[in-house]
Amino acid sequence: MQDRLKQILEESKEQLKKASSMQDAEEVRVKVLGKKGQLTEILRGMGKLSPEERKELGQAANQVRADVEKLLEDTFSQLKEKAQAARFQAEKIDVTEPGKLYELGSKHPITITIEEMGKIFKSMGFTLAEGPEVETVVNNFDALNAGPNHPARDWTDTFYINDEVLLRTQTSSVQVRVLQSQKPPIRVFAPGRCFRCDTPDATHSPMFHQIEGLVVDEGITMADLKGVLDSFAKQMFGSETRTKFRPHHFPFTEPSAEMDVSCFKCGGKGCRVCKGSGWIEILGCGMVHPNVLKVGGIDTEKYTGFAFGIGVERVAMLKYGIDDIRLMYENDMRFIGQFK
Ligand code: 2NL
Repeated sequence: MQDRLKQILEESKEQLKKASSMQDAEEVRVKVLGKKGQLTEILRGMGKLSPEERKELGQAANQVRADVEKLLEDTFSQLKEKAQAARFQAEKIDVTEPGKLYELGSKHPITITIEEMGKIFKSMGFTLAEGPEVETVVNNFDALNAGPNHPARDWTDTFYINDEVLLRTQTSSVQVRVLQSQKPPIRVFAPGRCFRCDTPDATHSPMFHQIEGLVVDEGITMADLKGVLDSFAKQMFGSETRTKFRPHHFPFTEPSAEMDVSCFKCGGKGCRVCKGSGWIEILGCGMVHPNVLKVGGIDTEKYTGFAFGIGVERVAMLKYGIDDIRLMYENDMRFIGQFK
């Protein structure tokens, strides 16, 4: 029996020396100290021995158990240290290495242009107004004095969701909401995305951007309209810029006009940008039609107003010399990353 105990201890030593994982060590523990382990069997069989033999063997067996336990403990802690060292090695990072260079994005020319125009209108006391791109037919057309027979309402020109809902064709619907929710004095600008059924070409896109402005107060006249828009043109295109207003027609304004600015490229002499005329058409405007003011419950005897709409893409294209509107929606970084 004593020999068997020695053998168990030697074998345990041998196997634990070879153990390369916690699993290996655990197997040795089970084999020797487990419920059916070698040492357990020996202790269990001691009942048959005489008291003296039992005492002697018991002491020896307990000594072997203590030795094996100590061996196991050492092996486990060595393996744990080894595993930790391996993990540290694998996860080692060099904090002195240079960092990854993240490329900084740049603003889209449309964003830059909207921000620049918004800044000018803010400086003149306008506040930002926003509304949904999916609008009601009422807010987009009826409230803007574009009756049931107005040509823009045709389904071939407008993206309808159903009979009552559409993708807004201009940001005027935002100002309709303002007229209905605010009392004069009103001074807002509304930039945003608009949609019309157009086949894309160099100057048309079914999705485009507008900035519209609306002023309603007592005693507002065409002189206010001209003063604000002339000041805008000088801030946007340079202090030498002259403006000219040509009569036009819009259903939501009366009288209506289009504003041209003297060519910022040639100063009015005539060049490629202004197509030889010296003038560039920039926006549409007019005195808000009384029917539109009435939609907001505004007393048209007491209040008058003016409004205007500017195509953002057109201004951006002129400003940056972009000759095809489609370039702005293709997300080609070689193009998109050029604007500051
Ligand atoms: C254009 C013409 C225009 C307006 C938009 C407007 C809005 C309300 C009432 C009256 Cl709520 N008018 N907006 C007025 C005149 C012209 O846009 O050619 N835009 C690119």
